[in-house]
Amino acid sequence: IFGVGRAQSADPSSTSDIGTLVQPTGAFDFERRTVEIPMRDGVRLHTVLIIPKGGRDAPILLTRTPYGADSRTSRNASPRRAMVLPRGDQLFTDDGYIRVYQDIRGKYGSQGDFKVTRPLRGALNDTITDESTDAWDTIEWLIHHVPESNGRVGMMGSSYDGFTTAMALVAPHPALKVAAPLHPMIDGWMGDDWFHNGAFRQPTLGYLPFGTAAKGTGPSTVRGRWDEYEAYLRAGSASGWADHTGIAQLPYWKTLSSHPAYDRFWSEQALDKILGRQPLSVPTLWTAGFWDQEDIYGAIHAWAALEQQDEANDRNYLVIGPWRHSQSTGEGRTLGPFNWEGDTALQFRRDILKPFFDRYLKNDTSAATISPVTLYNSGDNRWERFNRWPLACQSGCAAPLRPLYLQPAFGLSFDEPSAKTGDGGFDSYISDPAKPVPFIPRPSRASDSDVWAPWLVSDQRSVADRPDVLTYVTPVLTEPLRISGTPAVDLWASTSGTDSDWVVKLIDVFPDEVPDQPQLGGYQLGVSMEIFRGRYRESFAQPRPLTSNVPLRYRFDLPSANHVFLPGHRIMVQIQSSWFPLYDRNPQRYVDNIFFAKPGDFRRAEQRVFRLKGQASSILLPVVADSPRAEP
Ligand code: PG9
Repeated sequence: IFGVGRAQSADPSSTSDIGTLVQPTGAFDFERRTVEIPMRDGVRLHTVLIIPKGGRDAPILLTRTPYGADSRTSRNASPRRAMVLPRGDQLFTDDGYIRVYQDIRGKYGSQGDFKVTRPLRGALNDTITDESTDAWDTIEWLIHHVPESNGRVGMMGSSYDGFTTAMALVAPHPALKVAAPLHPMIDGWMGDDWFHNGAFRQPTLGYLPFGTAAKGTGPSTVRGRWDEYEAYLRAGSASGWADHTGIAQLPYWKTLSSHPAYDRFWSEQALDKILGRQPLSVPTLWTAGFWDQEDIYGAIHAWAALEQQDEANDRNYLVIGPWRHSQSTGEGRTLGPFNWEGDTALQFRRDILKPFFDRYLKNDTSAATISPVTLYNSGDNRWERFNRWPLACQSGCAAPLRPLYLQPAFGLSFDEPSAKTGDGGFDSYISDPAKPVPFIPRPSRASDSDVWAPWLVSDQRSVADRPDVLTYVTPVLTEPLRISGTPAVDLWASTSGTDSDWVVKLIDVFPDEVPDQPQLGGYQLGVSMEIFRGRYRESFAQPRPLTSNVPLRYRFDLPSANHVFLPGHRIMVQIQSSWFPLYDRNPQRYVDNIFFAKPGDFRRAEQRVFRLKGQASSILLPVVADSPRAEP
């Protein structure tokens, strides 16, 4: 009310230099239409439509976002839609698609309350709406109010927008014909943003000021120290950090810190489990990155949960590229020091994503056949296509997993170790919470996106020689060793404490000299790395103290991989008990809620990792005998 009155004042005595500007749109190749779409409870959601001029019979591509529909449609001030929209949209909008971005409930221009990854209506949400009904109501409105459209809608989005895309698949609107959840958040406790196997990911807290301290864009976290390793260490625990930064005032902190275990709050909103229980009617392309530093878990597990329903193998699709988080939407030529074969993200959008959407939104079946599974091979540097995947697994695959055993003298081989090793059959280290193992070299600057985005490919040599990291390695390979599936950890270990974290890393060690790229000489590339919080050994829902000084068996999956360890390379496994400050420190003395561990709870512990018959620690590798040829 205020601004409009002043700018348009008819008062001839007004001397204000503030006037009204209606931009000339004659040269524009699109019309921007802004609408407030009513939901079933009367709440209106702010929605921006970018409609190609002269368009008709056009498909609609919808993204529902907490990150600002206005800014997502204003990349540049330009009369060309390819300039105003994100780069990842260009192939669609060049081809006449109507592009729609909507602010989800409670964010930016939309009415209503915002809830972080709002669960479905039911035990965790007693309202009459959720992201599934909001998607339904939006699609219903769009197909009846946009005369330029052909009445067919596709949804796509990355990360949080991937979550809203996946939510739309629950009881979907019949006009939703195709979906692509890219790098989606699916299970925040098991392996996406908030925890991995129960270990808490502290930098994710930075989302709370930014995303929940304002309806629009909130502030950045004020840290007060350049080296975040030092900053988090001084804070003590995640709650110490939340207090220090003020984050503890925000509502979702209370939610998070009162659900440290995989209780019903987490398990009942795990979208892979929810989607796996209902029919998959919408053809869906799940997209992931092998080095996704935020949501490495979601897409693959949602795809796997839906596979059993896709008997005809024509509804449920998977693409995994050599990407960091959300890289499929941008440029995919490199990650850290690694160069791929061309722009892999553009190849994905041009050869897979766009033809996939055309098939269902434009009935264009002329496009190239899209394989059910398309994976980048990060050793051979090429795309590969599969009808079924994984190629090797625990049971039900063409090949079983093959254990690669820890050996005496820090060796690694496929030979089962003997019962007597003459050296006690274990290796040990002291894990000291006062000196946790850094996940990236100090000064630790995860708040810098240039550091954070590629960190999963950073050189693991930076910690390989620490006394609290066990490093096992094979001899130099003379043959390629190809893996395609989900490696698993079978770890026998003891701790002198009553709780412990175990971090296991499968690493490709490059030859001593790499003529093409000398800086890769001896590089230790993490192919698949994961953490497991020991208290959840028997149950994710019911944590229990560990029995001190007794070898216990820990079994957990590492992230999926499609990789060839080339001749001249070596395979390495590193084991450690902290990964800081990415993960909060385990006190190593059992406390009820690690979020609130006190300084006196943190204890040094002697850790032993066993490697003898009967207690043979190994990494189970999805080894594939021969490499299928790349298809064009
Ligand atoms: N993965 C992001 C996220 C992190 C934490 C909370 C919510 C979202 C994202 O990029 O959307």
